[in-house]
Amino acid sequence: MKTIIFAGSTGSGKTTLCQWLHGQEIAYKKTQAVETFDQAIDTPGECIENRYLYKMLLVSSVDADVIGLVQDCTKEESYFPPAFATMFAKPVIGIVTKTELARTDEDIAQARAFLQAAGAERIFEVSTVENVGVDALRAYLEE
Ligand SMILES: Nc1nc2c(ncn2[C@@H]2O[C@H](COP(=O)(O)OP(=O)(O)OP(=O)(O)O)[C@@H](O)[C@H]2O)c(=O)[nH]1
Ligand SMILES: [Mg+2]
Repeated sequence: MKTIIFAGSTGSGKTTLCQWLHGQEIAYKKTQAVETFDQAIDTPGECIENRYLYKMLLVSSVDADVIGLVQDCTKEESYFPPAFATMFAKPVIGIVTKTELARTDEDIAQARAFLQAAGAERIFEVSTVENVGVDALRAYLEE
């Protein structure tokens, strides 16, 4: 199974994805530092919200096989700069989260566009809360 490092803004759903991947109870807790799970590395949203913390992401990504850029589809903005994926010499995928909260298909299309511009090579759409789309992500990680 691939180890994935999640990067994305505060509240985008990275920790929830880690908990789901590891069969843990979903419990909200603000991530304050980089946290290592068996198959995942969780990072605080601040790593992507402050450019000077990109280095923390880069260093932490050394232990991962793939980078997962996490974009909340209910947010109208994205912190991922264009071609952000080129910073990592590893595969980069995109994960659109909270899809059950999308008001229109346009919300999802916008989130996908942010991730595409960032350079994600594959994009998954998930709702961790409603258990939709997450199996495709798991299957990819198990490939
Ligand atoms: N409705 C809905 N809420 C979700 C989903 N995934 C996560 N959440 C909620 O979004 C909130 C933030 O989720 P986290 O996983 O803690 O976010 P994070 O990306 O780890 O945030 P930081 O640790 O602050 O960087 C929590 O209250 C979650 O329950 C989802 O698919 N649908
Ligand atoms: Mg977190």
